[in-house]
Amino acid sequence: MAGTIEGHGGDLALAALRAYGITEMFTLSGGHVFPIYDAAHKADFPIYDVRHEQSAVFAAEAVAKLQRRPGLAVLTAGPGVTNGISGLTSAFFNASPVLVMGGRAPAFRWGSGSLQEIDHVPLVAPVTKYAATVGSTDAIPAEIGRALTAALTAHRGPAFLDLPLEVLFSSEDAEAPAGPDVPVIEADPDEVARAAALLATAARPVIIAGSDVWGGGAIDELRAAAEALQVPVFTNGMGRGALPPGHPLSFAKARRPALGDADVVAVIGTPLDFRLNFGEFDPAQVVHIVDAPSQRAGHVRAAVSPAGDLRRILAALADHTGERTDHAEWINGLRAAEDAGKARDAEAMAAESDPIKPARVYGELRKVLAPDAVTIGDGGDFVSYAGRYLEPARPGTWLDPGPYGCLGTGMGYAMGARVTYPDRQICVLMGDGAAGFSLMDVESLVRQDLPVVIVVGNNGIWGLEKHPMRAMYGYDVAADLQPGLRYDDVVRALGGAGETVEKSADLGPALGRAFDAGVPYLVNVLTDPADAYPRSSNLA
Ligand SMILES: Cc1ncc(C[n+]2csc(CCOP(=O)(O)OP(=O)(O)O)c2C)c(N)n1
Ligand SMILES: [Mg+2]
Repeated sequence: MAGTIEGHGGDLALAALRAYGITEMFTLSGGHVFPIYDAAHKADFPIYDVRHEQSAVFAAEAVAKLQRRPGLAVLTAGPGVTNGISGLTSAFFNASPVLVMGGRAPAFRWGSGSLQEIDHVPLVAPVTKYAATVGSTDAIPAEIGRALTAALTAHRGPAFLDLPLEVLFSSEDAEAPAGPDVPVIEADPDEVARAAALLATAARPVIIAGSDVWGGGAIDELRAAAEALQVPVFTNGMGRGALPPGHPLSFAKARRPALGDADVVAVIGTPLDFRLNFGEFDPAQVVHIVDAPSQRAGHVRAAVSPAGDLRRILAALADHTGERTDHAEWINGLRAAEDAGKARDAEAMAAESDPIKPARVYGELRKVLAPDAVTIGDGGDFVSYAGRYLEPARPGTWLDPGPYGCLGTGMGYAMGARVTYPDRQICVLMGDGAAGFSLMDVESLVRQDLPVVIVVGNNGIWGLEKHPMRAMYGYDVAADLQPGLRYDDVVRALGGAGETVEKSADLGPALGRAFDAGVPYLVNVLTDPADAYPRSSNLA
């Protein structure tokens, strides 16, 4: 503990939040949380406000994902908190250390029917690592410490606290928390050694690295392990860009032959979920390396599953000294498949079609994106194409919604990314359907001088639902949107700028204008509604 602090509940909260490295809040106003604003205002602590609470939580999540430290959303009691639940759930699936602080109707008259009176804790408990009501003003700093320690301890995730009105508005002295003291989980060294030996002696090993490798600060160790054991690396989620695209062990396109022919597949820092065929890599043996025992897959019999600090586990893999098999031939074969896949992609990305194919949008975007640009995907098919055609050059630059698959992250993630990186390109790739969830928050971006580029793949449909429904039933319902809608005019009305593009030759100049604009700028690209992303499964 670092001495005594005094003030109202908001002052006590702010002191604790700062001790944990939090440097801004995302919020939408409500009287229940005024003391937190008062503390921030007096301390010149940045307050970013939004037009829907989901954007506040998504913005906090973007900060947490990009900076690997807690992100904060402050939501008013009742509907403020319930509007934030999809954001909390996304953070739970993504292991993002988000803290949501909610207002709460007064405790002293609980049950009498106060405005916005509801017990939030049971609503959010299943999607948080820690959820509690703060019982007294002097307990605020210690409760924030507990919540943030839970959020930061692997397997990371969101935490929730609500503060009854009188707890937040009263003044007290309290002990200031010293800041994070996050326990480190040590994996079983025998299991780590077995994992290393399996990879080293396999004939055709593959690594798939995901978000927890980034979140656990283990990117360098991943690279060292892959290089030491000479294993090709594929990535997903925040793991994308872990190895730079030109690295001899970095692969993306050769996934099918790699997983089809591998004899050992090591999945590191990501669950064996639908994105990885539920971990079914028969006949390959599966090594599942996770950051906490809770993350071991219950539905897959792994050959070995070390659980603990990923940085230490991967450093130990890199130091493996036992017997090894030469993987050069395996790597060369995959490189040929990778190059062939890249050539196919390059052709698609250059397509001179009318109407525009989504692939071409990414072909043009790749020419203007800087290596440190942050790209954000919010949509259906249009974002599946982004995942396929954009190659993040650096880790921690690609934000997708993660396995919860929640549409509507776009403007919130953009706000968190812009606040994190005032000088980088921030580019949101949105389906026209997805745009409906958060486009009003362009107003928040304009008003708070947070320019970003939004590229809408406007096919006039909920494409990822319309095409599968037609394939299953021969017809579709509830899958159409207005064709050619001027989403750029919406942004212009909100104080930003933009334009509509109908010809592929006009894409490049439009994107150039967008990145130079200095205000939120929407490039509304009319894309081919007949184009469907090729999928092995038709269910989204
Ligand atoms: C909050 C939420 N509602 C509904 C869905 C189901 N869903 C997944 S993709 C999709 C279609 C997205 O359409 P659009 O953003 O226009 O992208 P497109 O597929 O047309 O490129 C829908 C409705 C979801 N994932 N999340
Ligand atoms: Mg669409």
